[in-house]
Amino acid sequence: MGMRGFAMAAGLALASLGGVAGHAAQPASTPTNTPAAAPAPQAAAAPGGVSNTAPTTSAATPTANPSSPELAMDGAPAMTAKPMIGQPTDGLFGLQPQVTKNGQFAHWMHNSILVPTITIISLFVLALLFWVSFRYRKARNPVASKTSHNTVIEIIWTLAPVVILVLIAVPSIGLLQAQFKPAPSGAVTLKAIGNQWYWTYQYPDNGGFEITANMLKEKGEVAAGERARTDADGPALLATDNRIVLPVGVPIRLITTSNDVIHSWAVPAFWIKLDAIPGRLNETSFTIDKPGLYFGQCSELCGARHGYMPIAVEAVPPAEYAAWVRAKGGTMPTPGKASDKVIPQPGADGSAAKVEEAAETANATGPVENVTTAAPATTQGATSNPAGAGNAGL
Ligand SMILES: [Cu+2]
Repeated sequence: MGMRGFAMAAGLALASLGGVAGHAAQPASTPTNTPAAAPAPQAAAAPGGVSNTAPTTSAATPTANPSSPELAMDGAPAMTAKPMIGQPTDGLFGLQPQVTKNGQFAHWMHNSILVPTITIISLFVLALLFWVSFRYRKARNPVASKTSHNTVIEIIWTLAPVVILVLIAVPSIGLLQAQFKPAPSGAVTLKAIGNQWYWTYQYPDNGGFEITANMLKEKGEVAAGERARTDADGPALLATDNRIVLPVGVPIRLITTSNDVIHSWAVPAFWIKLDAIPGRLNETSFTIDKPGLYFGQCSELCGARHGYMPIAVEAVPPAEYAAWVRAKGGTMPTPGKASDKVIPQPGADGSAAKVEEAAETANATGPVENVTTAAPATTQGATSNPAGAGNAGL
């Protein structure tokens, strides 16, 4: 890939980052915060009998003695939303406070490089326009000048934009590369699966338990007996019935895929926006710096209820994460042993599709009578996506 390819990639990266910035400024409800201890949202009843809503799997094993006072009776941290953290805020614009290294770098690049550059160029061009309109107006120049070339100024107005673009490209390409860095060994794997219109989550390194997260509806919208959103759950349209929990300071390997159409798992405070594509695994990694409650949304137009499949993540210290995993019936990987399990790519040996294919081949061969030679074992491989050629990152 030549320089032109790099420049295009950088441009695309900037465009997608712009999308994240826009996301932060979307209208949302007033950031309400009730400091009073509220029951953990997970503890309440799951909604039932509602179309487009997945049955929740909140059947957590209750623990008699939560190991931390911050944990509610079901072992889930009783965390409430804080103003301006992990959610959009009325009347503000700009990016949400970032809690990952890439996010902090991107935030710095946006505020210290991109915005000043754009501002200076815009003001400079505006000043030139005013100057030309005033200085070279008809009243002052009854006889128009016939000047048509000036080599020096032509070189300047060609080279200056090139230099500016190259200077912006340097940090931009570094950020693009960092955003797709594979997780180191010992990372905690979170698999986010998009569905029309809710998210399911799996923790393959922690016993593979599954969490289903549906949006919480407002008080006036719920059926009798159904759980409605409270301020402790988070802002309207962003609060979920089941939150997912991730450890702070530990690398997270995020894997996204989908059961139906293309979704996108996006949490602005993490600087993460990763498409969830059916039949494909996308992967990236990040490390959360600060404990807190962070909200996001599906960010790929995925159908009628695209705007109603929010993401709510509680970031907690590793010990609390371990307690939560145990409360959900999961297990922690053996200490010192890398938990970077290789998850088979679609089409690879051991993947669900391959196992199914093998079973079908066996059935097709079937029991054969009166045949002395064994039926040829057909090893019909997926030719379009050979094992090992799957792309985990891009
Ligand atoms: Cu979606």
